[in-house]
Amino acid sequence: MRRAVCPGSFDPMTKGHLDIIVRSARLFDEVIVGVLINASKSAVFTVDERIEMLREATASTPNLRIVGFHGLLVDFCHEQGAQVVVKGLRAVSDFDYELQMAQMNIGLSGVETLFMPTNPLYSFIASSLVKQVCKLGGDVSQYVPKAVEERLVAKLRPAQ
Ligand code: COD
Repeated sequence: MRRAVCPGSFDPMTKGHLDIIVRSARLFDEVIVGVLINASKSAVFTVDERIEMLREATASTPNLRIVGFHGLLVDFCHEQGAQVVVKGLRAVSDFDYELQMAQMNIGLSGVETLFMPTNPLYSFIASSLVKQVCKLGGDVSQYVPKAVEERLVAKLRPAQ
């Protein structure tokens, strides 16, 4: 079985993430969405909340599993029996760091990375920007799935 991992913080997931996950699921028998459990990074959403939003937004894609992980991505890939990591590339600015990580990951354990070009509709979307816009009262409905928008507004604009 060909399995791939789509890893990320997903704090929160955006339509850009969703596009990469769904397109990956068309290419592999099974896709595991790996949600980074990172205690040192101050996340807006808990891991359980991030997993719940991913589950809701991907409910119509059957060959997906959403799993939290900590430690090295390559170890997670081995635990899950995945040979490949899929990453979205938004722009040249993503490339340097993504290439470094891909080369480190293949050096560490032979896990390959495939880069998927972002859908141009979503190439400027980043979780951090979406949080900033939402917090300052902007409409983020074009950038995140419905399941995320409602929770973002509740979290970042609790008075409304
Ligand atoms: N369109 C398309 N793809 C996108 C978009 C968008 N608008 N936004 C993000 N993406 C893709 C990118 O491929 C990105 O890598 C991925 O989604 C996840 O994005 P984020 O922002 O949710 O997650 P990051 O960048 O914080 O996650 C980084 C990892 C979890 C992949 C990384 O930190 C990691 O592998 N950590 C494990 C520790 C480890 O193994 N370290 C050694 C690495 S060599």
